[in-house]
Amino acid sequence: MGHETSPEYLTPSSALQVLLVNPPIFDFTAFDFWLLPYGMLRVAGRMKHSCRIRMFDYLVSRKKDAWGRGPFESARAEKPKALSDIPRRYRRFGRPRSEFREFLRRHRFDAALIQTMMTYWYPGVREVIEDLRELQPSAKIVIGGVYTTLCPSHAQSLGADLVIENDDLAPLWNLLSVEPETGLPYWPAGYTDTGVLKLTEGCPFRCTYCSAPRFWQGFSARPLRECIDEFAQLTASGAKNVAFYDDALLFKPDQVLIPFLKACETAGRNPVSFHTPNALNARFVTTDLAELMVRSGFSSFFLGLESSVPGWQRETGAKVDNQQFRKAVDALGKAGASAVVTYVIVGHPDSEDQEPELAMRFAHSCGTRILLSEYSPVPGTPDALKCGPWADLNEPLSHNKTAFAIRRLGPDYLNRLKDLCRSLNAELV
Ligand code: B12
Ligand code: SF4
Repeated sequence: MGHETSPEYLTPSSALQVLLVNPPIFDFTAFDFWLLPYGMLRVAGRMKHSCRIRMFDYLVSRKKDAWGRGPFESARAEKPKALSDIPRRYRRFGRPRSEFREFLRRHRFDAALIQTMMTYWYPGVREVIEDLRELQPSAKIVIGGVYTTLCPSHAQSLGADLVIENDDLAPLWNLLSVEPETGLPYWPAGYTDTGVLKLTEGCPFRCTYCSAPRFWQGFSARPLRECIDEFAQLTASGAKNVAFYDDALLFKPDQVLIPFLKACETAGRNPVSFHTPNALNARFVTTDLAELMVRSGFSSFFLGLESSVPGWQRETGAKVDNQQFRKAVDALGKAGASAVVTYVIVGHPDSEDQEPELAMRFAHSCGTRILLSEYSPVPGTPDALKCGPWADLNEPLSHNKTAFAIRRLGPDYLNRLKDLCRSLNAELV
């Protein structure tokens, strides 16, 4: 698959030359779990009519499984001081730096947009900015995404010309003198056979550990026509797997998911497998919805449980209770879903009350596989305020999920939980 792309949208040579960069990741672990720079691709879609766009994606997994996931190439990296106590190897994931530097020597750009994701992945963003400053000194550098929204002051320190917070893109259009259009995302030809879609923005719940309420005031559905057009764009470019990035995909199904799936069915556009890595809220899974989803090509179902302790569930936002969860799993089973996976948080600041082991046993008793989700503090959320003993919130490296879970639980207990997870999952095979 191509990862350094030729401009698909050619405009006169006087057009603005724009580079999109998906940076390398510095972390203890990283895996291509349908990881794509969807935010940046959407922004680029709104300017492609007046720019000449190229993309350099550091994160290309070469050996993908049938669902489009796979490992990234990686190399040992020096552990930063803020993580020196963590007994794990630190790595740099993504293509070698020399390839990007060579690429920058061959092309000239007026502007570079850089995708940011996890707050603690900022060293990769910093590396890209350093190379751009040295080899493209006149290019305007713009960073946007999750890290810049959650840690705007820290992001200012990396040396970009513009830091975009949330989806306020007006400063970007001003800086580049671009008149934005409402266009489909920029998916370069031959870039990937895995796509991403989002039918909604935000979530009606306000879970105390989650960033959704920080990003969006409430819940809204994107225009159905736009979503159908985006899906058609993905299938036309050969996407075989499509991951939903929605926070609340199943909310108001009569207005959002059901009309979307029915429209795809009617148009006969359904050669893809759908995936839900960002977790579905089990409370909204009914028998009818489960049947429609399975029939429409949903191949994996990731459900967010986090804890099975009723008090903890209530106090953190009451997104789902055990009865709703079990009912959802039963409905999915009856509908013929084979891959149902439950997320359980580990390393949460209130771990004693949350009791991860109980949650794992409950999810197992319902017949699902378990995926542990190591807690990462999200600045500005109620639970982040409890993280003081284990993280310096002003240093995003200490939001690292591996580091936080180890500091919170200790490596031995964390390993015991991981062993338990493996043995419970093995019983289901
Ligand atoms: C989808 C998603 C995922 C996907 C992958 C996404 C990816 N590409 O990496 C999956 C499900 C795999 C995933 C996994 C994880 N995730 Co996640 N994920 C998200 C989620 C829901 C959406 C991010 C996203 O891509 N949105 C899509 C775009 C379209 O939306 P947008 O960002 O709003 O875009 C607009 C603007 O922000 C702006 N914009 C966006 N990008 C850019 C770029 C530029 C250049 C510009 C100018 C503008 C711009 O314009 C856009 C259009 O209007 C966020 C929470 C959230 N609601 O944002 C959590 C979130 C980022 N994830 C989080 C975490 C912790 C994880 C995990 C570590 C969980 C775990 N314990 O295992 C894993 C890590 C995976 C790994 N490989 O290591 C945390 C991060 C916490 C932190 N401290 O940084 C978040 C915030 C969720 C939370 N806990 O509340 N995640
Ligand atoms: S229901 Fe899910 S997306 Fe919504 S606030 Fe809770 S954890 Fe976040």
